[in-house]
Amino acid sequence: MLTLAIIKPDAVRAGKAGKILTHLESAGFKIRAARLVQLTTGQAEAFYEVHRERPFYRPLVAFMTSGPALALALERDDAVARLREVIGATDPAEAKPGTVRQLYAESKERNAIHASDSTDTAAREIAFFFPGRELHELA
Ligand code: 3AN
Repeated sequence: MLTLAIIKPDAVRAGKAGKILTHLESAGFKIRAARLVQLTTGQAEAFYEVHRERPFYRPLVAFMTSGPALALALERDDAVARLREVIGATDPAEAKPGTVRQLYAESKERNAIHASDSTDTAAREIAFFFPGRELHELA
């Protein structure tokens, strides 16, 4: 099963992308597609459409367009639920020890990584970043 992760601009800017990738691979995820993206405002708005009415929507869109981010399609068994466990709670202050956000996130908004929250969302988000033929199957 596949899920979608984004190593967010705060983590890429701080040079933490490699450590986070190592963390994800050590947790059993295989990289099936990867793309360094500079999101436009329109793309970030579309990606976070579900949060449009929330007070953090505009700052979140501004943050997500503030620099390159690394989009990843990741595979492992039970990938969606497992990745949510591995990244930890939205607020790094509440994330369990050893989770990606506890280790690498700066704040609730600048929280280092995104992960799809359901299999339906994962399918939509993977298609958003990887339309077409970029997903690599196991040999
Ligand atoms: P998660 O990424 O843990 O699924 P969501 O989907 O509730 O969290 O929120 C999407 C993103 O919006 C979060 N990753 C975070 O960057 C930002 N966010 C969520 N809640 C807040 C908040 N209360 N204040 C600032 N940013 C927030």
